[in-house]
Amino acid sequence: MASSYFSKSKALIMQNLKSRKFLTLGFVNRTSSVTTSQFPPHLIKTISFPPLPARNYESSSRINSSIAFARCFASVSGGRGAHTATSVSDDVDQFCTESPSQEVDFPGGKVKFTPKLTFTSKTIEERVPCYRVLNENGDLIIDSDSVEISKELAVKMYTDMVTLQVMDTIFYEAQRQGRISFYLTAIGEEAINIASAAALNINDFVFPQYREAGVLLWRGFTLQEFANQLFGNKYDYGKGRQMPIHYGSKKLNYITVASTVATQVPHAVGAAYSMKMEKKDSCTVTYFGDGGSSTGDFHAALNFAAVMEAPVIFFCRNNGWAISTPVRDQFRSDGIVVKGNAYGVPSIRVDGNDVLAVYSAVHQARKMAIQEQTPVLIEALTYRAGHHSTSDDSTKYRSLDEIEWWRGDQNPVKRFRKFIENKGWWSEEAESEHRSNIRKQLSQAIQAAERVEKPSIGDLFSDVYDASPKNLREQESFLRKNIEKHARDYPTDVPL
Ligand SMILES: Cc1ncc(C[n+]2csc(CCOP(=O)(O)OP(=O)(O)O)c2C)c(N)n1
Ligand SMILES: [Mg+2]
Repeated sequence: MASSYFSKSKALIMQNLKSRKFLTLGFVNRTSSVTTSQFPPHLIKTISFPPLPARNYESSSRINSSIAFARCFASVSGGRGAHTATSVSDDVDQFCTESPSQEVDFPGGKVKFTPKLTFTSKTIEERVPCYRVLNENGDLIIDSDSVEISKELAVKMYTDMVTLQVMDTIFYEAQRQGRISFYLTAIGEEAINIASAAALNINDFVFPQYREAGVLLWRGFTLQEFANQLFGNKYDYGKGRQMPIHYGSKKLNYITVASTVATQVPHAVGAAYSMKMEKKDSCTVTYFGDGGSSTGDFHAALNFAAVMEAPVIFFCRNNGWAISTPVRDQFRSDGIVVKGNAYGVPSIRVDGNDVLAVYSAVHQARKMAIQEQTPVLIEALTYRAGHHSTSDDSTKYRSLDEIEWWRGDQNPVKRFRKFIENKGWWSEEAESEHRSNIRKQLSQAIQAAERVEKPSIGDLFSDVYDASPKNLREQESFLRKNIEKHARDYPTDVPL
């Protein structure tokens, strides 16, 4: 009798734990129910994306203690919920006589009572599924929900992905040759960059991290403008005051990249809130990595956006690594998507290496953000297929096999090429023509950027204060004297 009681209760508790898969399909609603009309995922096989939380289900000893307490509270269930009653109804509960009310309207909403002393599980049984439209062969997954795209859009997205790839390869080499001081690629994340940008409107303000140069490329930043920034010449909009890859463009509504991880996330919320107040037909989008989601700024931003109902898209590129720190050393939740849900933000997990999934998710998220005046969170699963930056050697902390696997069939550019080739929209000739054309343009852009003189010394001290304060004027004069005195120690291409 005791053992059958125990197994019955254990089964019920496990069932209870399982039923806590509160996220299943589509964008997760802010009330924890599921919006079934949106994006059912179509996973055809299991891919081990980097973030795999430890599967520590409740130990049997914890279950035992839950049961012991549950017995004491058994009769107070008042017959609510069949399983509570059946699991403990045979027991003697002489101390438990009063029935609690079914629920109370606490500040923040009604809450139901339970006589079960059960903590929420620290792990989940099933991870939130990942929305995907194209399989590895570039074939559309049957019945997938996706926004239809034209041939022109598909080809433009593909060619920009290739341009980004070629640009990354050549600028990376330029750094290795000592021509620029630093570089960082988006290799492996081309679909995230280009397809998300394609689904936005130019009036949507972008608050980037640093691995989204493709968004700027899509918006029309030229290869020459990229080169000018990387070489820090006088045409660089930041006047050489930022490290390479810290691009920004006022004209293209692309806020300048900040090195401090995730500081852009609350900024995007503030800007979105201002758009809301001005009743603009636009939203903001902020990109950040899994590492960015491990900062306090991310959490503050999410909560603020949820409460203020700001039209902002939080786009998390979960690429498995924050430099050498893998996601398992950053968090034990099921990635980032569940954090959106915890803050009451509709959220979705997408295959970041699938152009059509990224495009459709951002397209839908933008619509929701503007029409419903709500923040939306997208977690794109991907892999940082390059080193973190030119200052990093990732083979010191991860295997070559792992990198190669992600550069293979999972590669977003290869996958989308198969799709457009199967459609008859692309060919080998078009591919080599595009690649050689971009290489040529890049080589010209680099040579031109290298020849242009640097911004003047005076630019180091301008643009922060309306009227330059005394200490800054003193520093400038000290620097100028020093350059005069030790001219040989200073570059000759910096005008005084
Ligand atoms: C506030 C802050 N902390 C630490 C750093 C050092 N840092 C630079 S990049 C980076 C990793 C960020 O990883 P992630 O957000 O996942 O982006 P990814 O590089 O993977 O695209 C860290 C820790 C920083 N720049 N700013
Ligand atoms: Mg990362």
